[in-house]
Amino acid sequence: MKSLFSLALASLLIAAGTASAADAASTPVSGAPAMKASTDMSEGEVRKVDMDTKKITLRHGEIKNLGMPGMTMVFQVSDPAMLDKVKTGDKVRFTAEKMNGALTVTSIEAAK
Ligand SMILES: [Cu+2]
Repeated sequence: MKSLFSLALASLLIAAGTASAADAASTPVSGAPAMKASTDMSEGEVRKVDMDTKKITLRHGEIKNLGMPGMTMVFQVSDPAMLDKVKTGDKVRFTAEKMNGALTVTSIEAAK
């Protein structure tokens, strides 16, 4: 009897745990899934780093959050310090967003 009760209790706990996990995943209040979608990393290669104008030229693959196909283009950077982390020829992963009407790299890292 005791073990049967324990089993029933365990089943209840598992069911409760599963239900709350599903609730959390489908709760629209959490902004996490949307945030993640807008900051998907894109692949690219550095063609030019311009410290003077704080711009970087990237040959990039598709940028899903901007609906942009692959091309080579100049980006602003949200933080000039990012330009110290990469150099011409580096394969990189980056995120880009439209800020104040300008396409801006908001994060960048060397691809592994
Ligand atoms: Cu582009």
